[in-house]
Amino acid sequence: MKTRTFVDSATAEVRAGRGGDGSGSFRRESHVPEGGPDGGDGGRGGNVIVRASTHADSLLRVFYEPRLFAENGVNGTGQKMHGRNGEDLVVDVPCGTEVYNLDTDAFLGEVLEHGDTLTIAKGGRGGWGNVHFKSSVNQAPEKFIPGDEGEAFTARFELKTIADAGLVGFPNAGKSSLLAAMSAARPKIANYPFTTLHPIVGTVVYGDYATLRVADIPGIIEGAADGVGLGLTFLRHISRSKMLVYVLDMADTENLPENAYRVLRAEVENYDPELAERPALVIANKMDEPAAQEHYDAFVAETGITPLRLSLVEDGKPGLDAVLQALRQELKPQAKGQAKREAKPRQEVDHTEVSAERFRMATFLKP
Ligand SMILES: Nc1nc2c(ncn2[C@@H]2O[C@H](COP(=O)(O)OP(=O)(O)OP(=O)(O)O)[C@@H](O)[C@H]2O)c(=O)[nH]1
Ligand SMILES: [Mg+2]
Repeated sequence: MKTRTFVDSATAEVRAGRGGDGSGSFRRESHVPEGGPDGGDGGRGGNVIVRASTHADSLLRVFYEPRLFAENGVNGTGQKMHGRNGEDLVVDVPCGTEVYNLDTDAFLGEVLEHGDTLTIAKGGRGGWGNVHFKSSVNQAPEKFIPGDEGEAFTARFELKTIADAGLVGFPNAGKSSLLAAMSAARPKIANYPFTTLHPIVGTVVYGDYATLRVADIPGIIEGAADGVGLGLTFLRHISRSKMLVYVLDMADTENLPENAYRVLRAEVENYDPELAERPALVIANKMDEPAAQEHYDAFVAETGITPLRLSLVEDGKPGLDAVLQALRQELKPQAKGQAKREAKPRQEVDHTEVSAERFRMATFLKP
C-alpha cells in the first residue's frame, strides 16, 4: 500500500468528555454520630479543541487517528471533594482547516492563523453532590446529580490552503518552476505531466519584506470537473486566493495556448463561478522555445489578452520581475490576513431550565 503523506479532508468521531457524577456521600466518623451529607461535585468533561498550526501541513494525523475523544471529568467524592476536570483534547491542524458537523451538516468554524483555536465539542458539566440538597426539612439528602454527557458527533475536516494567489495551468506548464523561482519553496519539477500531486505554498518575499503567499496545485486538464486527471478537488486549495495566475506553456504545439486558456477558465468556472470572477494574471511561459513567439502572437490576436512573457530556464529568468510586480500590484490594496467565516452561533443552553430538569432527574434517580 502506498503510504499517504498528504491528506486534505478527513472524517473523525468527536466526543467531548462526560461530566463526573456528583457524590451522595455522608460523613462517617466514629465521633460524629449524625454526620451530614458531604458528597462533592463531579468535574467538567474535557472539550475537543481544534488549533491551527504551521507545523501541521496536512490532515494526516486526523486521518490516521479518527477518534478524537477528550477525557471524562472525575466523579465527586466524600469530604466535599470536587472531582478533577477532564483534560481538553487539542488537535493540531493546518491553517485554513474548516470543521463541519456531519450529523447536522452545520459549519462549526475554521482556524486560519497559527495558534487560532476553535472548540468544536464542549465537555459535559459535572454533577452536583448531595451537599447542595441539604435543607431545613431534609438534613440527610441522598440525592445527587450525575454528570452531563459531552457533545459527540461525526466531524468532517476540510483543508482550504491559505494563499493570496493560486497558480492554475495544464500539467507541465511550469507552475512549480514558477513557484520555485519566486519563493524558497522547493516543489518537484520534472518534464512529465502530474509531477505535482498535492498543493504546495510558497512565500514570496519582496525587497521591503512585504510577503505574499502563492499556492501551486496539480495540473488541470479538460474534463477535470468530471474527475479526469487529478480532478478539480485541488481547486479547493486556491478557492481562498484573491487572485488566480494562469500559467500557459507557449511552446506547446499540441494543445495551443488559447485552447489551454479556454479549457482552464471553463474548468474553474465549472468548479465555482465566483472563483472565475476573481482578478487574474495570464502568464506566457517558455518564451525561450522556438514555437513560442508565433503562438504568443496568435493568442493575443484571438483573445485580446496580452500575457506576461516569461522564461524560467534562461539566465536571469526574463519576465520574472514583471510577474512579481504585477502580483504585488494586484494584491497590495487588500488588507493582510483572511476574512474569517463565522459559524452560526450555537444554541446556548438555558441553565435555569436545565437545572430544573436535572433536579427532577436527580429526584427521580434517588426518590
Ligand atoms: N523551455 C522551458 N522549459 C521550462 C520553463 N519553465 C519550466 N520548464 C520546464 O517544464 C517542465 C515542467 O515544469 P514544472 O514546473 O514541473 O511544471 P508544472 O506545471 O508544475 O507541472 P505539473 O506539476 O505536472 O502540473 C520542466 O521540465 C521544466 O524544467 C521555461 O520557461 N522554458
Ligand atoms: Mg508542478
